[in-house]
Amino acid sequence: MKLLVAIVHPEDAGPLVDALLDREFRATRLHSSGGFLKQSNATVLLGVEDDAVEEALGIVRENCHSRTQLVNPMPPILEPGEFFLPYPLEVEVGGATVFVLPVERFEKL
Ligand code: 2BA
Repeated sequence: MKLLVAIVHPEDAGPLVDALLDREFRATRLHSSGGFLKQSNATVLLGVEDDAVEEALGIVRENCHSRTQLVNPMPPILEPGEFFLPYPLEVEVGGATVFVLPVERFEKL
């Protein structure tokens, strides 16, 4: 068995979980936020049999889309007389960041 940890855009998480449940996967959705952008994202946990990992990844691929987001850079420390014109930078986020971990033991108690 494997544990898939998928970090996705919050708008993709609902359709992703619905699509997984339609195909008889079990999923847990957690609210999370990105370390870099500090914006909300969603983390979906999936316990999956080894032979179903590729099918689960396919569903993640179909339902999670990359987006560009704007970030405001931190202003530098300025010397007197200097000035800084902030302009937003574009960052590409997602579709999904997925970790596939081996599960040593799975119990439902
Ligand atoms: P964030 O950390 O908020 O990162 C959002 C996007 O900002 C990233 O998209 C990437 O394009 C960019 N980015 C992140 N760190 C950067 C840096 N040090 N310099 C320049 N650009 C940077 P994704 O790579 O698609 O990641 C989306 C979200 O997935 C991340 O949100 C984070 O929550 C998670 N993630 C990605 N890689 C991870 C990793 N190795 N470990 C844990 N979480 C990860």
